[in-house]
Amino acid sequence: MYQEVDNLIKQYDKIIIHRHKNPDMDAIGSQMGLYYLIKENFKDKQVYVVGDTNKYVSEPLDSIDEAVYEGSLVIILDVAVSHLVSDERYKLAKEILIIDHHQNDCDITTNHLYMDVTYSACAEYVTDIFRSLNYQFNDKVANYLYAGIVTDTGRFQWMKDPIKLFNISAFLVSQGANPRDIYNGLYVESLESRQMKTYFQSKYQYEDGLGILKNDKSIYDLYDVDTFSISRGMVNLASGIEEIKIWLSFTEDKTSDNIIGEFRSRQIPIVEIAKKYGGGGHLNACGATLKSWDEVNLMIKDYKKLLEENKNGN
Ligand SMILES: [Mn+2]
Repeated sequence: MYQEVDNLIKQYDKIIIHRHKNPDMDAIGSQMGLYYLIKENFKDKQVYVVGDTNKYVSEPLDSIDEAVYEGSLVIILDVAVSHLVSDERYKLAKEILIIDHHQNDCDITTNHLYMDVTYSACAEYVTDIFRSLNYQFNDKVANYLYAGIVTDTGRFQWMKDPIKLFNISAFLVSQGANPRDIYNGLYVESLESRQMKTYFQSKYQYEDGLGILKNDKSIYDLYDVDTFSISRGMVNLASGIEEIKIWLSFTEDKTSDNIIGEFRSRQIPIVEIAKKYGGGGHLNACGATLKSWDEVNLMIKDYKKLLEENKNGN
């Protein structure tokens, strides 16, 4: 079924692995996992990993010249939309292979597109392809791919096909993935970080089924962090509380007069109100940029009304 993938990899001496911008652990786990997988099976191939970096990137990536792309195979992982690919030089490759599990339409020209939304993580898809091709795995490969699965499924909460996913995850453990070490690496945080969360946790206000967190600019005197670390990083401190159906965080931007809003709910669709204020996102997870605290208070009123209309919701 995946013989074409094997043929492509065998055919090229130079392989460059890309993934999406601002990578999450699924993008990095797939990219680095596949890098070590190809190296394990073909010692003499030149394999490169490229892209932007953030906290998930724990090993140095390659900076390569355009010339390297000449006659190369590029593999793009966890994305199939051109403007989201990190490092647009992928276009210089001789051939492109894409492996992705998102629902978007692919706008990259290629004869080798593997897109399957029944996979919960790209790392799961990569594992399945190369397991079926009988590639040799090792500890490092298995740990990277397992980390991609753990994070994209929110620790096995959001699974498209649980039987397939557990089967593939079990295979990775049999190949040397160590779940405890991976969990420690992903979820153990510094005391300072935990104490900061405790502060914001206690700052959340709860009224009529709503959780509300408001931060003005004075917050940056207390904590030396960027706006998103608070707005996006702290919003879910109010998740998982039975009585709280919708939770909202509003944080004054560090470098402008805007207020960044992040909104979440367990079940009630909340994105329409975000759109009304110029924002958007997913049904139960969205955001908007607001102009003033008056506007924030109007928005809170709208969400209270929505809750009133959904009295029996969760
Ligand atoms: Mn993914």
